[in-house]
Amino acid sequence: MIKDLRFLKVPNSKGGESVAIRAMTDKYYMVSVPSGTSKSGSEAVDLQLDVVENRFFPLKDKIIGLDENNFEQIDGLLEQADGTNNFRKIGGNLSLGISMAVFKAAAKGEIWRLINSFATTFPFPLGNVIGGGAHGGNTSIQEFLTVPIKAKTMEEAVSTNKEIRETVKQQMEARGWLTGENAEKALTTSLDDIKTLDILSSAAKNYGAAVGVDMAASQFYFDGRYSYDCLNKSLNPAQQQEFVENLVKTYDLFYVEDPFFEKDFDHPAKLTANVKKCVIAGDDLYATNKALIAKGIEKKSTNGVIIKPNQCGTMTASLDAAMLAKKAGFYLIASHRSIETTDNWISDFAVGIGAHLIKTGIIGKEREAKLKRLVEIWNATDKPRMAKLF
Ligand code: 2PG
Ligand code: MG
Repeated sequence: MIKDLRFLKVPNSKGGESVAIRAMTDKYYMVSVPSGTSKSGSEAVDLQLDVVENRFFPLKDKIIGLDENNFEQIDGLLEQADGTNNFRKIGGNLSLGISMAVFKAAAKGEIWRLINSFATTFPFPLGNVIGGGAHGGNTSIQEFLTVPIKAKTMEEAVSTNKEIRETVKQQMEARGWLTGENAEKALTTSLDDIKTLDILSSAAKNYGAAVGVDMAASQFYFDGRYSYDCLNKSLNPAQQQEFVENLVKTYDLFYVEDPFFEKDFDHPAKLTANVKKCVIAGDDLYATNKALIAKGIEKKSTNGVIIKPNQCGTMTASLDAAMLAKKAGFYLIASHRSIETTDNWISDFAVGIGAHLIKTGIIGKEREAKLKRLVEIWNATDKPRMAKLF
């Protein structure tokens, strides 16, 4: 039984504060909630902390005394209390905080086991080595990622991404191309999008790793065109499709996220049909929303989906979204947000749903906490193995 529920605030990676919720059953279970910088228009709405605090108290009275094992019923109660389709009344950050704290209490701290106690496959970590776009940096593309596809263990996968980042950092520093770090501690550079891909792909090759990108293309789509400022390029959707297809071929890209504006389900479908051995993932496109994922399945818009529980506001909705996509044969990618805390539930979530990939960044205490948890779960699992990709 839930004996107490507390609202707290914890520091986040942006120097601000994020929502934390502590549920008490046999003991205390605390979680905290991240938020995004480059958000989809279809996400659950985050509210300011003082507003969230006010919305919390009436909910607390309704939830204390309930059985944490009925977490689906409690998620239903949150949806009902909110009454909108995007948690704009009670806040998606408050809703997910309560939902996740209750789930963690039901799981007695081992979230992945409650989702699937037989889970044995582990997601490859997508390492955000160089960044730009809304996260800060010169390029239009938001994230230049590596996937250590040859790694045989979680520990090896984590250290490969770290080594690649260090190598690229040294190379760029030596040539005067390094300008700093952004919100996710990805490196920033004076290079343009193409030269950035050149340097990353040659470094990744030396480690047997593949390369991917999160284009977050909604962020540089204006009046029907994709503008790449440092490449002096402005592309219409058909030209964007051709451009991305060429990138996939030239750099043997393994992963492309959000290559088009988030309302466009048709150009991604053409791209998905034309590429081979490449995960085309929808993040802003789907916003962890079941109806949007169903539309993407029907239109064959992508072959992968990003699942971010804070985009939909409850654990039940996150699991439903993941299972719908899994049934359709989509690759599942669990993901952190750019504004993170040191909580690590996303790692449990990723293992529990059988995600193929996970985005958690490479360095910084908020990112490393999640990678450490993946290794911890690996070590607690009987016959663990890395996910099967292509
Ligand atoms: C993304 C995320 C995480 P944000 O676009 O995939 O890297 O960024 O949290 O800013 O939406
Ligand atoms: Mg994204």
